[in-house]
Amino acid sequence: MQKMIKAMLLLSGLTVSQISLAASNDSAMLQSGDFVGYSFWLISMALAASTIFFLMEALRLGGKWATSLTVSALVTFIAAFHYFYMRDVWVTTGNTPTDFRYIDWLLTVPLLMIEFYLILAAIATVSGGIFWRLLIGTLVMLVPGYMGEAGYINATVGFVIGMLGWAYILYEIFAGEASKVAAGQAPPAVQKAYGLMKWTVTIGWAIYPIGYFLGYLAGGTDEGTLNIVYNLADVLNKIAFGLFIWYAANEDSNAKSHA
Ligand SMILES: *C/C=C(C)/C=C/C=C(C)/C=C/C1=C(C)CCCC1(C)C
Repeated sequence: MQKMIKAMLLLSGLTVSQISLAASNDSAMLQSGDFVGYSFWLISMALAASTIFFLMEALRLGGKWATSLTVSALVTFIAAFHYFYMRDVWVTTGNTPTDFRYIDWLLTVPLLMIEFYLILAAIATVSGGIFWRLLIGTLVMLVPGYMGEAGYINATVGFVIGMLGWAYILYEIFAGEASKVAAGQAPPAVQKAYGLMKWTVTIGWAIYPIGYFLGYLAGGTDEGTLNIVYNLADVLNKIAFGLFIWYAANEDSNAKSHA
């Protein structure tokens, strides 16, 4: 595990230097006053920095928390990469990079779901069913959403099926097996993190279907505003979400070392 984390750190260091090289070549494309472009820029940098932070902390805390923190780093790493591409799409064409967003979601959302399983697995014995149910919920939410948004199926049908997938995820984390393990066996810091993560999936995630609804079902919305809102949502749903896990890892490790 230690070796793997170190290799990832090296890789993300290389990526950041690559990205900054690319950035110095095309920085002319970012027009002054393009606030949507700025938000793409800020978020991609924040995601890259978070990746380094989560990896360093995975090394420092190690043990059973290393996996959760490494997964947090994977989420921000994958998203940082996509954000650099999305920023380019936006500044060069002024279009919304929908395909990139969905490819990013297809990878990062299942990883975020796995975190519920991992933080519980760090403190209790949990069944793999939690993992699979959350994974299936994710696919039911995202695949029809994409198909509706890209025009392969009716936009309303895609939306409705996607909402059912999300509802299923919420059921699992609020009332299903995962919630019972969290309430019954988790130490206070893990319970707090679980609660924050659960509400992030409720409130933070609501932003994406609202955007879909306004954009495709309610007759269109301003693309610039929509992108800024999505970009800010990702700060909460990817970076803050990782920090909640980091909080639990840190508190739990401190409690153990003082005991
Ligand atoms: C880091 C990215 C995240 C957390 C993305 C989350 C995306 C969603 C919660 C999308 C949800 C959707 C529905 C609930 C209905 C159908 C349309 C979607 C795919 C936008």
